[in-house]
Amino acid sequence: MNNYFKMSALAVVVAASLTGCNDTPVKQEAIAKEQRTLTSDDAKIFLDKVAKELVALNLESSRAEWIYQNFITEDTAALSSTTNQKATEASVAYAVAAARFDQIDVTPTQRRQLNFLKQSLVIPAPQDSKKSAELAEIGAKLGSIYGKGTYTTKSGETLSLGDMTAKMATSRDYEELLDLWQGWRQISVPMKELYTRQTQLANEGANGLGYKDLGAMWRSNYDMPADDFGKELNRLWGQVKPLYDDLHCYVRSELSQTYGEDKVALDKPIPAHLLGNMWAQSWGNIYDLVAPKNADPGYDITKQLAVHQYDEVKMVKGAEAFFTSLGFDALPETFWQRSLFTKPKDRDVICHASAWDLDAKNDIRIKMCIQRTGEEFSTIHHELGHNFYQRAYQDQPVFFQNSANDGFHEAIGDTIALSVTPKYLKEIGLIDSIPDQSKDIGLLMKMALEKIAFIPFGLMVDQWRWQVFSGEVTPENYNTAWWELREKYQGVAAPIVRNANAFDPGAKYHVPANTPYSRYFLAHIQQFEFHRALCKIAGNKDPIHRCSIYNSKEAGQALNTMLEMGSSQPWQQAYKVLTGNEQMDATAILDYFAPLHTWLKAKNQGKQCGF
Ligand code: X8Z
Ligand code: ZN
Repeated sequence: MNNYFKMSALAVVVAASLTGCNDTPVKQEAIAKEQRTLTSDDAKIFLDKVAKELVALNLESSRAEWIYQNFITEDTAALSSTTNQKATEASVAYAVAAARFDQIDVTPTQRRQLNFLKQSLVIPAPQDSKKSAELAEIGAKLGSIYGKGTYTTKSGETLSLGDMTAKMATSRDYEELLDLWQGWRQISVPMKELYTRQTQLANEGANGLGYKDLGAMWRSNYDMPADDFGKELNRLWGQVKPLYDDLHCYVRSELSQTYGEDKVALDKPIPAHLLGNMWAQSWGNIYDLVAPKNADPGYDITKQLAVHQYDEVKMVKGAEAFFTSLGFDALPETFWQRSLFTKPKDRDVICHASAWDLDAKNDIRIKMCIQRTGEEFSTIHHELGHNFYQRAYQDQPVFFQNSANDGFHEAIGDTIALSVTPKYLKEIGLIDSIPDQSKDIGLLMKMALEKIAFIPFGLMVDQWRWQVFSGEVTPENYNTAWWELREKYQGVAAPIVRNANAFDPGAKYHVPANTPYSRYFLAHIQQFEFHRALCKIAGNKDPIHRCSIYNSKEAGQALNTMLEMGSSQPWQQAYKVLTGNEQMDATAILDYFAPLHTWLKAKNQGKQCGF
């Protein structure tokens, strides 16, 4: 979070003098002449100046955003939107100014820094202050609608998303689940018009920076031709799909036994409200319904947290202790003073978990409405992964204070959470005994429900957005296209006919928040490669799903070497430092789950699979 370049008012003025918009022919001539005479030294002056201004602007806009997200009111939304507008305008001006060095001979490092300035805006505004103000207001409105969303159930209870999430994790009542599922999707109906306009404006902004649409701009951030990025995702998905298909087939048939074939047909997509999660994006919460017989590992982290009286702070301390066991410094005192760990009772906040780095030094925080569950314990590791990464690259120039690609940022905490194995849990006293090998299919099943189930969801969100941004999908078809992709990739379907005004994508945080989503798909592939590499360095002899790198200073050192590079090199170089490979590959995740895959194939024999 919050790694994107935001710039100061001063910067707007400086950059505006360098921009070429609305120029007369005479002025264009002058610019062309100037371009011919620009040198690498000019690039240095420009980049030094921008770097200084960026630090100040990042701090200012992060503070405004932090206050807004921790205290949503009309006023904080207005302040956040003004600051965002200023930052976006400055970023656009910098991007245009950076493009003036396109034909100039600069050093490779300068070229990389200039490219980041040109590409890294997630939501570029048109170069028209009325429109940039409108875009910023829309952003704040969408965020507020999501953050304030509640639903009053058929039985008269008013619930937040957190309440609904908790109920959906444990309820096995078809009708109750349906009520919650459709209820949350009522909050996003008013988003559709705003989203439509936001798409128009952001596309106009992307066009102004030379991209054919916003999707093309997003795809340009991966140190490969933008057109190849989509193909790369498809290649990786092709590797994982056979395993997903077998998991889907097995889960569907077990759900069909629980809910009846009339509710879960064996030849159709799975109704999306039955998978233990509001978006059917990870399925770990229905483990009890699909658990392999005689292979139960015999513990449930949620229960163990309660038995051992873990409150929210103790959960975060527990996750921090893993990182310090690897040799990372403890979190600063201000982290504990300034983070938000529990949902306040008296005000609206954005509860979706996030990690922040306010000053690019030590002011790191998380913001999360923690629930005392095993799932949230993993999410805490995820968030701290962001914070430890941010601290590791703080000595890089501001342009490189980011992950190698955005998947890396999402993968680090998850990589650590893969080491939360029975052996580790016993070592920290959360469980009393380590289940023996005969329980491995149970352990792997639980992990597959979380990780393998997620992968097609991680892919389809941006497939949808790319189609929306390119105009291939128009507003009348937003929702239909969403469900087509949900069926195609995940094999899940809306459990009831959707109204013409429904805007179901808006019920997923990252759509109104405008956070690209391919990063999570990448992270799910990468984290298994990182885990495998770190386990090797730690001298692990156990099967990979039982490996924990806890306490391994060697593994910590290797991880840190990659993290401290930030985005200073193409991501392939950072990847190579840890894994030895320059290409992402799904074999690590496939190897990890190989015993489960064999088991699933046997279970699925004679079953009708596919959707
Ligand atoms: O949004 C997140 C993190 C914050 S970066 C909690 N995740 C995605 C989601 O919740 O949809 C982590 C996994 C996928
Ligand atoms: Zn994250």
